[in-house]
Amino acid sequence: MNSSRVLLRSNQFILLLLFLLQIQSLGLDIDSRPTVEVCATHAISPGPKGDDGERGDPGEEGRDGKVGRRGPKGIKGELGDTGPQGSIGKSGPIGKKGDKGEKGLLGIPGVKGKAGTVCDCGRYRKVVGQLDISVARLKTSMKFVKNVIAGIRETEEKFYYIVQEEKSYRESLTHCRIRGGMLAMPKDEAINTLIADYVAKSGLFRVFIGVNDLEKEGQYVFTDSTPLQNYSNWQEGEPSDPYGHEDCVEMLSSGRWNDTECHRTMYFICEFVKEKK
Ligand SMILES: *[C@@H]1O[C@H](CO)[C@@H](O)[C@H](O)[C@H]1NC(C)=O
Ligand SMILES: *[C@@H]1O[C@H](CO)[C@@H](O)[C@H](O)[C@H]1NC(C)=O
Ligand SMILES: [Ca+2]
Ligand SMILES: [Ca+2]
Repeated sequence: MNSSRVLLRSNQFILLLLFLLQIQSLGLDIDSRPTVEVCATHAISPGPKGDDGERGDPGEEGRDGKVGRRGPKGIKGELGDTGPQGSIGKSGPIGKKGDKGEKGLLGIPGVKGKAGTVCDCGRYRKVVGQLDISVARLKTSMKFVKNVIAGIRETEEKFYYIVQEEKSYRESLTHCRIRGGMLAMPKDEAINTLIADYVAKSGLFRVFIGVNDLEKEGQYVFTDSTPLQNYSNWQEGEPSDPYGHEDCVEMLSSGRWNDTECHRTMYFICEFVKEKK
């Protein structure tokens, strides 16, 4: 019923619309005065207000609004996760020299060395050192022995040795005796020649020999108390003993004898009897 009424009104509206169009085709403007004058005779009074139209479709989405004001500061967020490890940094400058460390432990002993070729000298060094001490201790004896080896003379029965130390006659006697000998006694020409040659070859002028007249003035004897019975070799004019003080005898490099004072000091010659084999 309602739809038919709507349709009817629609038809009436169309008829009105056609009518208005006809007027326009006659060259007359609706709004123009003449039209009003024309329509004055045909005046149509407006109808009642129509019903409300149907609700239209939703419009298109509107444009974005203006940016609003800055909001208040938010609450502090939670602590984030630990980040990945960074790359190694640059090397720093060289530091100062550190303190000296403590001495390390002893190393492993080395391999035993090769055997020596010519002389294992290190082995004998200690022994040689000890020998040096012994040599120093026996210096006096060694000197004597060396001198003996360097300048000794000998016969079938005896050794002769000139001691190159200046001694008095009595000191010379003692010196020879403590070494197991006696002041040399040239009891024949052969021995006298041997001693004389020894003195001369040693570059000496005189040595004490074992002859004296200490016991009794003018009666010369050898130090073993045997008298000068078969042999003597006095220098021309000797023994003189001008003041009675020359009781000891020296042999000159010529082999001649001369009585002289016993307290004088000079080199002397000892004799040592060879041991019988
Ligand atoms: C002196 O010589 C003789 C004969 O050669 C000898 O018999 C005598 O024992 C010798 N005297 C001394 C003290 O040597
Ligand atoms: C012999 O001895 C005496 C006293 O020492 C001395 O004056 C004299 O020059 C010596 N004779 C010789 C040849 O050396
Ligand atoms: Ca005398
Ligand atoms: Ca004299």
